[in-house]
Amino acid sequence: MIKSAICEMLGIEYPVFQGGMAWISDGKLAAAVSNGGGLGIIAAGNAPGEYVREQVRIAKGLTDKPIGVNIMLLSPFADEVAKVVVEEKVNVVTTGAGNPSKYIKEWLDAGIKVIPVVASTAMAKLMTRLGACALIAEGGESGGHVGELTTMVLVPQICDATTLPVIAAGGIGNGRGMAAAFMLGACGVQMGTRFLSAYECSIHPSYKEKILKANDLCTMVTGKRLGHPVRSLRTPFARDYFKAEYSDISDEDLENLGVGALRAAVVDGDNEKGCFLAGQIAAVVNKEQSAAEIIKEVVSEAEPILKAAKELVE
Ligand code: TUI
Repeated sequence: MIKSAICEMLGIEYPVFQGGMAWISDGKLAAAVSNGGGLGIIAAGNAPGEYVREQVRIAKGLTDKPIGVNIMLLSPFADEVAKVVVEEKVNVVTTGAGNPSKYIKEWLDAGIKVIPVVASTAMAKLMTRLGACALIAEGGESGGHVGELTTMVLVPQICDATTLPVIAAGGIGNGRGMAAAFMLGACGVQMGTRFLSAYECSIHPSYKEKILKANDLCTMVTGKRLGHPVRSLRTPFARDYFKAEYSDISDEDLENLGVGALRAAVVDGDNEKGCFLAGQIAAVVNKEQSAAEIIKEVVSEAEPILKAAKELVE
């Protein structure tokens, strides 16, 4: 049984978060993860506040366990989503892709536990000072918007920079990854890609199939030219976009190339036009399972590895 500070703090059974994946992490998936003993997180992505409200209500109709909402701070709707989480009394807010300082006091006053994704030690120190209850250190092995540093390098440095519990994310998809995260100083993990194969994850079947078939070299990073690097499967869209980045196309035209690509992947499973966000760990995702089975499997793989670690020391 793996228990850590984050379980007691949030009232969850296992120290496993499900990443807030834009267009993917809806109320149904989040509720399944929370019912499985982890923390289910609804992704606001670029959606309006009313979408988030609806998904929170769906989740609350399916579970009485804690639920989180991830706010993507580059979203034009971030301000309204920041209010919705207060009105709907969500238990936990995680943030990504920016600095959430201006919202933190209001969330804390509403009794919300605030857990920002940090991509640097400076941000970790700032968030600690402003009252975050834990931090997520997400390395660039993750799917979606990626920071500079790898999980291996980022997690221990964030742990040294804060007194708060740290959740490791990026490149974690099985018990080995979970055990390694604890060795780096984390007291929990967040997984996104692994949950793409959950029965309760409503992505297009061809997205799921791509994840199940993915190998170790199947992802690539695009978007560096516009300052928003994103990791996705190496599909025709990703290759074309990458080529366009290094052509003489204008920034505006490049930006337009990406419009609608997440929807095309998640909703339509469109191999040509879709941007299939996925982390480097996609290769270890080999079967469909329920969210609860995923959590139990990862935790039960990690336990003997962590127990055996003491045999390494005389
Ligand atoms: O946010 C993510 N992953 C995402 S967001 C997304 S949707 C998207 N849409 C348009 C453009 C880009 C993405 C898909 N995947 N992960 C959390 C994360 N946050 N990773 C890195 C960061 C981060 C980066 C900088 C957090 C804080 C930060 O601070 C910058 C600052 O202001 O100091």
